[in-house]
Amino acid sequence: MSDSNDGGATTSTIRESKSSLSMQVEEGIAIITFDTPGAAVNALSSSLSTEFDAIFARLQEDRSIIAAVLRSGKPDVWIAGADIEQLVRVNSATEGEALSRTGQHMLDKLAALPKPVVAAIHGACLGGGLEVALACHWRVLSDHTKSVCALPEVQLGLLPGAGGTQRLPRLIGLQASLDMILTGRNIKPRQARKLGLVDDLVHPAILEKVAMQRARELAAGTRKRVARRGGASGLLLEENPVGRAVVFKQARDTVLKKTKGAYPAPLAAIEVVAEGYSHGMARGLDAEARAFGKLAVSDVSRELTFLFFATTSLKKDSGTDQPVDTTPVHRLGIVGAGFMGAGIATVAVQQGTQVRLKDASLERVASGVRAVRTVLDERRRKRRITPLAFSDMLSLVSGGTDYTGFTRADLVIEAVFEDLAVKHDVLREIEQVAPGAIFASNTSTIPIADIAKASAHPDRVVGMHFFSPVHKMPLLEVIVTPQTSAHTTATAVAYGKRLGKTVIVVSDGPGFYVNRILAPYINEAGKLLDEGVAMDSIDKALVAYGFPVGPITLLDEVGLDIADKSGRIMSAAFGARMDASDTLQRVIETGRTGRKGGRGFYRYDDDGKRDGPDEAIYAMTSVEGARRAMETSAIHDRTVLPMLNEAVRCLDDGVLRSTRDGDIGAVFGIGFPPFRGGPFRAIDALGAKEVVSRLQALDERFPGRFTPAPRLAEMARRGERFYPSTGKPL
Ligand code: 3H9
Repeated sequence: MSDSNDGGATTSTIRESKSSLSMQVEEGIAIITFDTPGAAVNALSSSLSTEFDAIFARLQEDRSIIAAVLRSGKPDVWIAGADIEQLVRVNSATEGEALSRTGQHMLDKLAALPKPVVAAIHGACLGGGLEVALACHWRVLSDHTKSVCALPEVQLGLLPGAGGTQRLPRLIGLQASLDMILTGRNIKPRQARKLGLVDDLVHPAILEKVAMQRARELAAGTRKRVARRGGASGLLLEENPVGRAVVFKQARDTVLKKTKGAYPAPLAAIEVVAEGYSHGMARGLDAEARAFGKLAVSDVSRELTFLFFATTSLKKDSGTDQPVDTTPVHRLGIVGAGFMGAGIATVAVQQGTQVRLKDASLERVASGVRAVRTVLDERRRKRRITPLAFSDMLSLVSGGTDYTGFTRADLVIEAVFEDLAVKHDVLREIEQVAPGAIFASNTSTIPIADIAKASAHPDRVVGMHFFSPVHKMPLLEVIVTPQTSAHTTATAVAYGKRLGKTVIVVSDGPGFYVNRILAPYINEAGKLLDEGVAMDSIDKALVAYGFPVGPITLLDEVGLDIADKSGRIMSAAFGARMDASDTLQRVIETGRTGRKGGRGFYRYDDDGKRDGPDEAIYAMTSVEGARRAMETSAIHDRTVLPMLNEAVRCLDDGVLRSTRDGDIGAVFGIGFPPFRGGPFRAIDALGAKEVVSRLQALDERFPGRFTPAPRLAEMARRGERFYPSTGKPL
């Protein structure tokens, strides 16, 4: 390392050109800056421990240094955790364990330094980054929307591996730390202060000043570390072994209920935290490293890490091949103030877009505005937004029964009834009143090219398929026709991202992507019903596969009338493999509409609570008598394999641009189990050969419904995969 002196008697700097850490001494305080050159974020790699060692040695040896402050040189990220690129290269549990032990040793050294180190945190302080902060002797956090603390390791199928499972409970108590470790959720500045995760919360402008002041006070002994703030009742419960056992049991039960045992990381984290409570920090750290090693090479972690990289790469994807300007959307017109229209308005006003709603009657407009208000109000009550932000956002939405306020709209989204003629009328009207606007349809079934036929500017017509409820569902499917211009596509994608959505761009076609792969899955579930398989056993089997709800429940939730409408379009387009089941047809003919109408496949009480399967449905199947039992794995093959096969067909047909989009679309759009990574990842896990042989066997029994997609058959012959089997999974 090279030492340089800026000439001032009290300041000196050390830095190597490629190093991530630099140090400057000001009046006895070492200011350590973490800023990895050329990287978007600061991440912890094993090579960094050598750099930290050099800094620690200097801190100890230099008698002019009395304390240190650790800061980040990146604008909005303090430390984003361990380097995930390095983690995906881990090839064995032993290697993963060693990585964890390296991190632990580095932070043990930091914690044991005789001179106090104060973390001056601004921006994302995540995973290993928060573990660094926990090993510091004092934490000052900037009170800023970009500042967020979390241990998101479980979301990658991991657990905190650099001492976090031990230091966090010792700082903020058992219950609060289990909540953070098991959910990975983001903790905002005020809550971080309340939990005792940080010691000071300050305006960003004085962050470093306060951190230096604290460093001086700690060194002088005029400020002592304060005891943890676990809360009296929390402490009482946690201090005795019986109380702790209760907390651990509750945590285990909650995790199992939520994950059905499919995710090993949170369960392992509970064991590791418990080990530290029962046998002390050293044993806890040992358990942490061993568990980290095992998890780092687990299939679940590989899939969740894939999803992280896939989502990150989509953030940078403009949706077009060539660089193109986009129109920033300041004013949005929405035609149709129903559930979807109001949902889109809700997310739009939260991003500062001025929204004008139009519907046929003032009552409908008012009900749309009320729906916006309800969601915003809930956010206000939960303190996600301030009362001021609430009224600002609400003031952005207005509406009427004519096109007043549409003239200067940058984008108009139609969310009217699924009827081509109605959509054509709306499109023609919009092109009259808002000639400069991009026109997006939120249809879930009608091909965009059919809608664009009424347009004088088909280059400005695009599909924006939001999922319901819009404020909760993370996916947006942008649908382009051969005529849609790159500018239109890029604008729709950019605006979707601004609304906080993960956006995939797909080519036009019946069902687009998400509904197209859903159709054969739902229909096969219906065919199982035709054969007399009990409906709740079908649902249970698919929940066991990892879907949030089973297909029969999904039909009830979506609405049988809506499912019927899209089912007809799909069957007309794709024939046998999309033909709806007879039972489904019969149930629909009875006029049942699902949960919203109080009658579907399941029974509902007056409050809409589900009572159980409606036995009357079985009389509508083609089978007499008792419900047939079927192996869970057989139910999986019958329903999931056609979904996987259809995803490959979408790739073959050019509906999908990439397997990445297909996997993300399925996970974020229909809740395909994240621990399986998506349909293409699931095919890789089984092997194309195995998938094809199972499909062929089924196709012999049910001709035309399970014929393997040509690409899949070819891959099976050649022994190919969609993704490389090792390394960064994209
Ligand atoms: C861990 O910490 C384990 C430890 O407990 C134990 C260790 C022994 N590593 O998302 P963005 C890259 S596990 C490597 O677009 P944003 C990202 O890939 C880790 N790279 O920006 C992208 O690269 P590129 C726990 C990372 O502003 C670029 O940075 N930590 C990492 O929207 C920009 O990313 C996490 O799970 C990383 N850790 O969001 C945090 N983080 O430009 C994961 C980011 O080449 N990260 N990159 O495509 C995040 O949540 C977000 O990236 C963050 C920034 C909020 C930080």
